[in-house]
Amino acid sequence: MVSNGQEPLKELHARPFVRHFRTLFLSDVHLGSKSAQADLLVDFLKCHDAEKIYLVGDIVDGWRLRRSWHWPSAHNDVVQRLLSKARKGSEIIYVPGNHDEFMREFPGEHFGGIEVRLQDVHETADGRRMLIIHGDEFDVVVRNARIIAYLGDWAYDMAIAINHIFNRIRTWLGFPYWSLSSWAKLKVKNAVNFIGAFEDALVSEAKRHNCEGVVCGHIHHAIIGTRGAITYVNTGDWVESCTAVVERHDGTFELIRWTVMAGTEIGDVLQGAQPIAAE
Ligand SMILES: [Mn+2]
Repeated sequence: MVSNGQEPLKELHARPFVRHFRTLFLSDVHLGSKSAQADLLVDFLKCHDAEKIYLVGDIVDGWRLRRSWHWPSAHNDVVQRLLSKARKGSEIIYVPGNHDEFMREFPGEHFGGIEVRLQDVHETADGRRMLIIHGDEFDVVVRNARIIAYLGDWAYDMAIAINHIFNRIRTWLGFPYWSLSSWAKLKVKNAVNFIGAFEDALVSEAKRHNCEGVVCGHIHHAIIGTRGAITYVNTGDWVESCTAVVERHDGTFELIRWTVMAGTEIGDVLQGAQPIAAE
């Protein structure tokens, strides 16, 4: 069948085109909820590899699972893919969010080679210190951004403490987590202000940690940007936008959208790998 010394086409298709990166950042997968785009994420993970992988929160949706158990095989496949990457040598760090808050009880623990950290500082290849944090810690700060700016630093610290206590009490009473992003979506007019206030809060937090940047999730709004000297990276989500952020070997970031399966007519691997934003 092969006469020109080239590999048969079928085999080429069977072996996915894999891009290698220094670091891969994923968040807001919401496994356990019907809206999680697990098939696309499995496909993405087949085509992307990294030395280090950060799971930046809301990977599993504990709130949904508590209400009704929804765990199709594609959701298992995501977990298996990640565990297999850990076995093959990727360092995987799980920074929990509000929907997988149960993981916050296990800082420093390892699960199948995946380490839990409440937050982390990652150094890029070009020497930038990036704070890695989900971002829900700042919900109250964002909601009351104007008042807090007026009242100053102590109000900021207080708001973060209140945010924690407020959600602890809600958990204890069996209420779901109060969702800042859905609250903001209801108030469409304020959505832009809300995103800006969230970015401001995360950028200040990066400065407080003497970092040159921050990588977060939570608001399902993927972007790579700068605020003054601070790099702001939001990984987006795998519910609607199907986005991930990667750090290339030179330390620059790239935002990838993966909304079509590789190998399909429109979802050609190379097309799927086109970055939608980069530094
Ligand atoms: Mn969240």
